[in-house]
Amino acid sequence: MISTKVAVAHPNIALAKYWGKRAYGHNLPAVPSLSVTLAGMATTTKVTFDDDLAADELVLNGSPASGEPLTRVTNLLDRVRLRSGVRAKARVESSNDFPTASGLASSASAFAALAVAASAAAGLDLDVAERSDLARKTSVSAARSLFGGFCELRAGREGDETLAAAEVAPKTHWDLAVVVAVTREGPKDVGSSEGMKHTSLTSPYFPAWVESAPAMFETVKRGLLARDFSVLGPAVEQSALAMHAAALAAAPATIYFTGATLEAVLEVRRIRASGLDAYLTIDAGPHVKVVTRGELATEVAKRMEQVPGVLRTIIARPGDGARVVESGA
Ligand code: 2P0
Repeated sequence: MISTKVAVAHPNIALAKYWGKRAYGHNLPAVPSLSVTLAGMATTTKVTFDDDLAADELVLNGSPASGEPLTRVTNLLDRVRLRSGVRAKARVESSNDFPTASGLASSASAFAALAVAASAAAGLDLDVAERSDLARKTSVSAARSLFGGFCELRAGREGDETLAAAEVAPKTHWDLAVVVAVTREGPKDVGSSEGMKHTSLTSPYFPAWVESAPAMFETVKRGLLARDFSVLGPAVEQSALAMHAAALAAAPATIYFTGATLEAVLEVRRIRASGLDAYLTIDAGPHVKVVTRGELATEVAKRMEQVPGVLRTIIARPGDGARVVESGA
């Protein structure tokens, strides 16, 4: 048996952050999150189930990959095999059209594309929630890249067997832009999974984060639905900085900021003081992402590029969910 499918998925940025998992397993997030899926950058993944393969194979951006990335891919493929009855091993070829060190999470788009391509190649007719759940079981943020526009993922509850993201608003809901101020081209940071695990195990502020994150999430959602920057923006910033505060209080501290990060944070405040709607968010890396109105994106990018330590900017807008793009043999 040989069966091939190709899927495309885009990265997403959380406006209300996920950080930390439930203690009772199943890769369930400890807090609700809300994200925007971004156009303009994509992961394309081809999955081929082939009876002649002795083991799953992974090719990432043209190079064979093994170790942890392959283990996570096999983990998702095993779920697909279990559900579909397909027994063949698979070759997975995945590439990003954006640099991995661009500050945009590649694991979200990677596992969203893999969930879509693998389930389709195995002949499973899954709906978007089932695909989101499949992606979430391997990487929580990937559950959100199944949806275009704006979507939410609630916190896990004890006994949850499945958990999928859901659309909050389509991409046409609001002309927002995310300006990514890239502050470093490498090396790799402490990975998200590792950083959040360390935070949850050692930070005295982790319980406070888990307790306070739902209210920030609700405010972000309310601001988004009302298209009200004065509600959305401060909650976006508080969600990101509270997440980092929890990480900073871990023992030893998990620090994603550099000097350039803080210079960029100050510039966002100056931009706002000059009367423009611009609010920051920061993920598990030193880059600063500025959430602003679409029509202000070029001006905001120009100002962020002047900040010492900011190397370049990327302007991203709301995009589409993960999908099959063409079928193979
Ligand atoms: C988010 N991040 O909500 C948060 C904010 C990074 C900072 O989700 O262990 O790659 O695979 O579930 O999804 C990145 O963490 O971690 C992330 P796993 P994931 O976007």
